[in-house]
Amino acid sequence: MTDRRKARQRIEALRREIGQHDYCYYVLDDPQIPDGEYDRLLRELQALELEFPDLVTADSPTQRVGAAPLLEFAEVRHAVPMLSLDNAFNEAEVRAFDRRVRERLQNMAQIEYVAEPKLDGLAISLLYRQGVLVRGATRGDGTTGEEVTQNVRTLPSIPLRLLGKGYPEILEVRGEVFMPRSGFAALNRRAAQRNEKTFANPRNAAAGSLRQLDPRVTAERPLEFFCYGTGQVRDGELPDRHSAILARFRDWGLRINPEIDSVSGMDGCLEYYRRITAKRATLPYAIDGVVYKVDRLDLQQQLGFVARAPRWAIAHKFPAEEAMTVLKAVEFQVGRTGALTPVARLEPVFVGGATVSNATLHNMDEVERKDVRVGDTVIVRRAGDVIPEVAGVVLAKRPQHAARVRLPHRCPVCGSAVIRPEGEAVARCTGGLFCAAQRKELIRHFSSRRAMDIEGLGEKLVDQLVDAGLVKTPADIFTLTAARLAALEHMGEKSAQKLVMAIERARHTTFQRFLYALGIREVGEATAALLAQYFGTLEALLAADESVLQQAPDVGPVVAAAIAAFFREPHNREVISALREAGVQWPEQAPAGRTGPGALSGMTFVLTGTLTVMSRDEAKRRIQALGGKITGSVSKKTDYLVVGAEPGSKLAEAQQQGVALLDEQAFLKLLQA
Ligand code: I6G
Repeated sequence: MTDRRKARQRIEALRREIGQHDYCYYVLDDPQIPDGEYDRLLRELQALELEFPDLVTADSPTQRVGAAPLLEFAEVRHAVPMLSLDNAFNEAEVRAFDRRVRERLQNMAQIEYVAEPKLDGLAISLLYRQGVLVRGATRGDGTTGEEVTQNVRTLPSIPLRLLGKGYPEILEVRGEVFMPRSGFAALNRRAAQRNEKTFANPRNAAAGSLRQLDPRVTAERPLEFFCYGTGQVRDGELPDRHSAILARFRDWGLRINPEIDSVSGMDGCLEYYRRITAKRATLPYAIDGVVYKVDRLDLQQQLGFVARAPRWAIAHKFPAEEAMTVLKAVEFQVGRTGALTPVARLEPVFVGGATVSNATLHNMDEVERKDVRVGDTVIVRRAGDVIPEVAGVVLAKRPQHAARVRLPHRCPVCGSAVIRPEGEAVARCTGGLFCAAQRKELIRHFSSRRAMDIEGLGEKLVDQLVDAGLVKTPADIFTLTAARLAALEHMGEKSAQKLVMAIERARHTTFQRFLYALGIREVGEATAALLAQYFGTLEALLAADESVLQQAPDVGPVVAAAIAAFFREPHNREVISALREAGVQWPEQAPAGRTGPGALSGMTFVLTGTLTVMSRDEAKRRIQALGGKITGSVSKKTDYLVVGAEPGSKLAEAQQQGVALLDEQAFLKLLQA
């Protein structure tokens, strides 16, 4: 036998042996050899692979770390959305869940559930093709996550290759990456010694560690993994019960939480909850509740989903933890949409596993309802990964000079006027086009495809431009030069040229797009179109007060107040002037007043689902009568998708392409306007 053949055989034997020991150690929690012996096997494999580099494969246990750092994470679209779970915060809510489940299943007497601890980590998808790990991804928004393959490969409890046989060709495994308490404490201790930032809790530590561009950093973090479900499955069969799937996963070398149990009915669930509650403090990882899932997959399928959560599962959360501390000050944070949130600055206090020095007061209604004053002793509540909140005041401890909290008249970030519309809890900064807190969000919206349509000015670039101080308001976009853009990191000369051309094209727009692009609250695409039609020119719109605005179709008092407040703010008017001076222009049109024939001219509609008030033919006829166009499929040119009952696949296509949706009500309004 040649040396090479011998080496190949030995390499394969070593990989099998190491895989088996990983399985015993991580999955069965029953190591068969001392650590030193395991290291010896790994070193022997490394030495052979060094001698025969062409025999190295990606699923070799030597290949966990070593990939080069990334510049950014790629996006991953989940073939099956990664949903979240509905929460129940007490026994009554869990009983109501079980009742709903049984009612939907023809009043089935007792449901078999699988109960599992809910770890305080982050959800991960692992894709195995022919048993080899080919992709790891975060949940992201449930539809699109980040590709973190290089990082998940560094977790020793995630197999690079499945053991045994019988797994589907494509198997997506989902579960939780988490940091055990001991690892978390050690990591924070080391960070503190080096004067580095510490993590507030194990969840943040796990998320921060997995979202590292350099996999060598992830590899040094004590991360672990338990799987709890499946995503896409192709070319292969899985058992017909959740419990049996988990058992199969375990046979294939995937790690399952040993606390998982099958239980019967509500009594079984609640008994499990009590059992885990009693054990919680001794578990080696943080949990924030338990999850109950209907075991039979055929029943899961019958139950289906509502919004973004399955009807067949619920998270039974532990009660929030509370502590007392002193409120030192209240500051106002301005969010990306201009909402002002009162934030309590607290004497630091340990609650729910983390030190808390800031907590939300939600809004001024809440501040007033709870009568929170600076100097008060307050109760801080923290539940799992939710932002801590001030739950109430200990009135008996109120000092004499406790000061009332006042909403500022001016935005603490940009100095624009703050308004709190009648009857609304949320106060807002009116400096939309100018306020630094709203800058990134606004510029993203301004340049988006359905607004000014500046191709190439994506999310990351907006971040870069704003962070570098090159773009403060949308008007600054039109001052960018290819040379200035090319000086940015990750921006080549060609891309810079292309972007400058896209900006040039965007100078020629329509009044309706421009209005929509301004990001005025309450002014979506449909309202922008109606305003453009009605007023015809920007000057006429700027001159309109609230009562004139309300004469426009579809503009009620709330919308009129939002538009008036926006244009009243001098900062916004300055930015609009700067945009006009920069050459942003559109074909002038005569004000239509009340719309008539031609009101929908230039607009393209697609219909999906069943309309209840009129037939499809009637809808088509009316759109065409107003000058609009109907097409059969969603494309870049579609302005609106009209969505009736039980819509088809066009809905998903439209959502994917960012096409504006009109439900039947909104569609009728548009026709009537
Ligand atoms: O976020 C989750 C945590 C734990 C889950 C979950 C889970 O099971 C133990 N299960 C499902 C089905 C989902 N999220 C969507």
